[in-house]
Amino acid sequence: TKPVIAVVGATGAVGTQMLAILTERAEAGVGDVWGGARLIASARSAGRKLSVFGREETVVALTPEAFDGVDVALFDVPDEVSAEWAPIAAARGVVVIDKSGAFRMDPQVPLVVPEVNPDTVTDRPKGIIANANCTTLAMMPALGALHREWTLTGLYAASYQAASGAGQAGIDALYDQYAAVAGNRELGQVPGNVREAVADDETFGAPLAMNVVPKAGSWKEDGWTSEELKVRNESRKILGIPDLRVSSTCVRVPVIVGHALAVHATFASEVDADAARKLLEAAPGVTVMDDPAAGIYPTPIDAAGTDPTYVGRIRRALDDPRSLDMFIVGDNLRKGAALNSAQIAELAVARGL
Ligand code: 11C
Repeated sequence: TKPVIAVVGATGAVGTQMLAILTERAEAGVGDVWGGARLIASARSAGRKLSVFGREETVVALTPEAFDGVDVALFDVPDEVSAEWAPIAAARGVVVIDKSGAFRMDPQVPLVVPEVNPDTVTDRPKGIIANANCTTLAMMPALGALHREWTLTGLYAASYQAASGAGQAGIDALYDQYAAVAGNRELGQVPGNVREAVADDETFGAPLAMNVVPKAGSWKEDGWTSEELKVRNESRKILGIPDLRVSSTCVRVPVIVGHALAVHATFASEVDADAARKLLEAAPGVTVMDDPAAGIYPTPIDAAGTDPTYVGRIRRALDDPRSLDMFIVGDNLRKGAALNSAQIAELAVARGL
């Protein structure tokens, strides 16, 4: 019999994408490995009906018994919910694939990107596999391929992160902010006016409509944000380079879906832009969009709703033959979250769970 998959947090922004992706992949034959789905959410959402695998399923409340008969559970819930409930599910024999930050840096929990480190999926003494942060994930398929060829020694990036990184609340807030400024051609030129019109400093740390905000995540020591520390720690773990030099500045931009990164990557040997393009064209999960003269480069509105990581503007650094500059874009809710979880689950099944 085929294994049963549970989605914990089925009603959230990522959970909703998860149901769509599981269904799409089953219909397309790439992920047709599941015998059924169990939808789990908070008691508040229990009783709601959602569609998965072409059937209506009723959402059940998160309890230990909700995992009875489940083989694999995809968790898309806040860190503290995962920290409490992932071990409960794992203790009942469920393979847990957790999207939160609760277990990513635990040495006994693999942090899996199937295109980069698939073999780590079976090395999971706690029965838990972690899924990375969406900003880190956007870069990994491309950087993994370049690292295999030239050995990555430094990763320097600025991110351009969509509002949906902050979940459904982020999506709703940005649409509200757009509505508050729409049609007013004066606002952008007068200090304070956008703040007054938007009247929402809380969701993103400053108004996001007509703006960019150099803050994603929460403030940590020495002026870094949680998001910037995740980019560093998670990239090192996924690529298997514990001493990789990493610096990033993570910025929120007024985009609904699609995280982008301007990346400066440094390698142990000299690089070549044409060779990089060829490597990336052959890399699984990567699509090269790189013909700037013809107007071809990746943007979030083209990436949204699709699976690949897009790479463009690929060029060798003018002052360092060992460095490449490039622009990378991915759908933060798909490869950045739900798709990667689905791929990890399929990989676990392929490796015999
Ligand atoms: C954002 N990347 O764009 C964050 C959201 O560690 O999974 C996801 C946070 C995480 O706000």
